Amino acid sequence: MRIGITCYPVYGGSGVVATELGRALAARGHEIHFIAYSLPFRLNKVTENICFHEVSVNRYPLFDFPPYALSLTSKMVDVAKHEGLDLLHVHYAIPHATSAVLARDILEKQLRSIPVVTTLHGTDITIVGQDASYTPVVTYSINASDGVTAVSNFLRQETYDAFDIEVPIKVIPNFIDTNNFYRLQKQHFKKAICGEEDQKVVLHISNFRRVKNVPHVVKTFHQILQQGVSGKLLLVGDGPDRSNVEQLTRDLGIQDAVRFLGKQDPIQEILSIADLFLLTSGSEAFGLAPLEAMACNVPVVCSDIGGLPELVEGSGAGYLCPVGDIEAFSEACMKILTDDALHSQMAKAAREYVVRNYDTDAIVAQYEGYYEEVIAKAAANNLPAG
Ligand code: GMT
Repeated sequence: MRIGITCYPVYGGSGVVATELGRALAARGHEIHFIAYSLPFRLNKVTENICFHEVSVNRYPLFDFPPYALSLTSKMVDVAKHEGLDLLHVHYAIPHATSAVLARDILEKQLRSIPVVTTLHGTDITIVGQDASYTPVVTYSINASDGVTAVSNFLRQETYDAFDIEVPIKVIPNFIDTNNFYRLQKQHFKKAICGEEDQKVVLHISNFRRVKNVPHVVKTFHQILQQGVSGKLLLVGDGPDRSNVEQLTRDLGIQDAVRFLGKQDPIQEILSIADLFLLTSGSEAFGLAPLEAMACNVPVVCSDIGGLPELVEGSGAGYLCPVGDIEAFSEACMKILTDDALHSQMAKAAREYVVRNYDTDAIVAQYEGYYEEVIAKAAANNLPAG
């Protein structure tokens, strides 16, 4: 198949999933065309069967707000026409689903119809999409898509609860290439962070948005230190809450035990020195970061919300705690950090669970099957009557 993929190319789970999906599909012989405003950040190697088409936005003085969604639509039309795309797959509804549906309608008038698959990732439904300024457009764009997927059962249900949706939504979870993503030997890196001391490394990775509750990560770590554990907290990523969080570490007097690494690409290397991954989000549709941690034998402690129970419950890889309950979070972390046997058991279970349930091969095959279904249905609908 010739597939156009649109995503946010900067840091963020939906961009990572879209990029890894494109890569895996290309490896299976499909031709992939990424359409975005910059090269997706994990698409950093030249790969056979993958092309990148940059969307450039005209910055005419009249435009206080350059209409990116329209430039994207025009690029989708152009690429679909000249590369002979069979399908457009967009990640994150706003504005990608809207642009794709409009592109399909333009193409239908000019040439032929091309089906649109929209994948819902999280805040496009749980936060941004529910803002009154977007709701009607998001509802329309989901209903007008030829296929819709969500990354968890939670997100599927949330979409039905929050919007007036008339189409089926298929759940296809996120995935990871377990053959290439695993714990590496990185003792020198651990020494660089912790010195010679036997310290525990607690890790958090996010975009430091309010929804991630990063101050709760710091407060939990503070309690862990107070209970006598010697350790370092590594904070990876950047975003609006970072300055507050930096100030909080100073207010609590733990700034020397906390390292802000900023935005980082070598996530696998960093995960490889972690003893525990901590995620205290107030909402999380799936939890790609804990999935990556589990693939690297890192036990997890996560909020008991959204799609996280679907990932963690039954995995034996860690604990779930009520959002905002710092006591519960620190208690769960203490159990894992102070019991070596439990830690080893959870680390092993984490990796095994991911290999069994979330490996690229199995999940990408679900996308392939779904594309075929959507293309066949669209073709049948386009047949002349009689
Ligand atoms: O909203 C974000 O924090 C980023 C967002 C994205 O689209 O980049 O992440 C969402 O999609 C990820 C990939 O499917 C999921 O793993 C995250 O759980 C989800 N984030 C939220 O729901 C907050």
